[in-house]
Amino acid sequence: MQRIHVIDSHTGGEPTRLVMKGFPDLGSGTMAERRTLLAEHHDAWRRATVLEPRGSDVVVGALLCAPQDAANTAGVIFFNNTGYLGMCGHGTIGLVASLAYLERIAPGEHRIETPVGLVTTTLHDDGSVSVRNVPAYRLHQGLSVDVPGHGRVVGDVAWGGNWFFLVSDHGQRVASDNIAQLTDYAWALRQALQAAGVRGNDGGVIDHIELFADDAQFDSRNFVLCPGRAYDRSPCGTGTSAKLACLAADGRLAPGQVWRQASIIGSHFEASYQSAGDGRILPTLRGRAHISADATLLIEPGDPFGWGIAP
Ligand code: PYC
Repeated sequence: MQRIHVIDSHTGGEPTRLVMKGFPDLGSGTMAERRTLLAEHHDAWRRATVLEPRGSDVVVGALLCAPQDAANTAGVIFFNNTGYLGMCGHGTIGLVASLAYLERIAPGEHRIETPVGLVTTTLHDDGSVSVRNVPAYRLHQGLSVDVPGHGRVVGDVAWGGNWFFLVSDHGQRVASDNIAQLTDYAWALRQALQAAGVRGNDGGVIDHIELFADDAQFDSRNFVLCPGRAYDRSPCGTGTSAKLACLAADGRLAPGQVWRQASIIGSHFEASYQSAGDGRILPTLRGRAHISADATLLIEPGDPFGWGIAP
């Protein structure tokens, strides 16, 4: 029997499954190197942890790693139903809340190594968590793409720890009773970007689509479609970072000014940024995670679906 110790949490409704123990040893390289090892040699562990029958399309996995630099609190590798992420804002909030639940950390600052760089988190006395993300920036402004069935769609391409296509002028109703339609639209948009060869400047796939609408209570409401066609229940930390990069580039948000980003289900993050020079910003988002399970996943020998139901 294989055993994987996990702590489950959700951040604004979006689940994070933190793997504490049970995955193969990935050595002591950078988080990017360990992510490559995991993806190329041990991907079955990702599938067993987040796919059905134990997980679902929505679950984001986070493998807790020993940091390379002992001055940092931890390292982490994020993954989902389809592969691996660069950074994950809601997942980092979940990770910090889970370490606090286990009494491994106290309120204060904790640096976390990720495959795309170091992030600095603060566990606040009220249990909320701030994440100062990796630098974010807008790569393309007003890029248009022809989307079959929907015509020309114009949006921005921005990096927030993952690649995003951000669209405000989409003609869609961004509401929680319209998720099937939003999913189909965003998926068509993602495929059109791929067909048109639009990529990040590191060659990365633009695999997150973010649609915006005005909100009565917050500065904006979003719908974020993740790489495996699940939508983010949280406002998406890396997506909010990408949004701030666009707002900063447009001169619509000043450094230090607070942006309150709501998700499609009404949860929200508070976010602000500092300038990092060269058109880049350092975004900080603040949110709250709640613990939902402290469990051991079991993989029984001979279980035909023990390593996950392949999509
Ligand atoms: O919060 O950055 C985030 C995120 C990425 C994918 C799902 N959530």
